[in-house]
Parts: sequence; C-alpha cells; structure tokens
Amino acid sequence: GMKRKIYFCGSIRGGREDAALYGKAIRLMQEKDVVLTEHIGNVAYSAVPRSPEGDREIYAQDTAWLRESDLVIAECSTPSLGVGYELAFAEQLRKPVYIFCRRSVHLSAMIGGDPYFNVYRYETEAELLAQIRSLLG
Ligand code: 6K6
Repeated sequence: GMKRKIYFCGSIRGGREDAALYGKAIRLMQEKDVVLTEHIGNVAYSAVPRSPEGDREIYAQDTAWLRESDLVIAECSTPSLGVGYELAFAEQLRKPVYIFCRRSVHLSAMIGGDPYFNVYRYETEAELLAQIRSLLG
C-alpha cells in the first residue's frame, strides 16, 4: 500500500534527553511508513549554534514538510518551543495530530487542553512503542 508521510516532532533545543527514545519511535514508524524528520532521532545531533540563515532554512524546510505530511506524531515529554509551534501549525493545516507524553510530565495546558489533539500517556518505552504500533495499525 501507499506509505504515509509522518512528520515526527521532538525536542532539539528544548533538550536532547529523550533523543534515543525518539530514534526508537522513528525506527518503528519506518517499518511501514516514511518519516520526514528522521534526524530528530539522531543522538549525535545536538542544539549546535546556528547562523540566522541556518535557522531560516530549518524553518522553511520544516514548514514545507508539515504541509506535505499525512499525519503528525509528537513526543512531548521534554518541553520544546519548536514542538509547540509545530503542533499549532499542524492544527491550522488540519493534519491529524497524535501526541505522546510520559505520565509523570505535567503537560502544558495549551497542548493537553486543546480538544483537537489526540494525547496518549505512557509510562515505559515498551508502552510507548506498543501505543505507536497500535495507532499505525
Ligand atoms: C540539529 C539536530 C537535528 O537537526 C538539527 C538542526 N536543527 C533543526 N533541524 C530540523 N528541525 C528542527 C531543528 N531545530 C528545531 N527543529 C524542529 O523544531 C523539529 O522539527 C523539532 O520537532 C522542533 C524542535 O524545536 P526546539 O525548539 O526544541 O529546537
């Protein structure tokens, strides 16, 4: 069948503590679908200083990928301005949005309180991967 284009969101400058977890989630999604943003799971990537031109390029590429995507999946346990921006942008585009967050995290009311978003809470990595697997079918 046709592979879906998934835009995966995860924290970069908000902190890379969950980068390895993003990588595992991305590799699972790639079994059946295309992940436009696989660099987010690369633990070697850090919030390296960038020129304003570099940031403009990132913004242009990421908003183009958001428009092109079939659905958006975000891991929100590590708070990130960029991820919050992407989620609101995806809502404006009427893309289906699925958000995963550890149960221990006090998620922003602007994410947890927005009825447009599908929010899933999990405890362990295995639970997160099982939830993503059942979401994607
Ligand atoms: C470094 C590591 C991986 O990529 C880089 C270069 N920077 C970015 N490249 C691509 N997308 C980015 C970059 N920085 C932020 N983003 C987008 O914002 C991603 O799609 C993330 O979902 C989100 C993270 O935002 P911050 O505010 O945590 O950086």
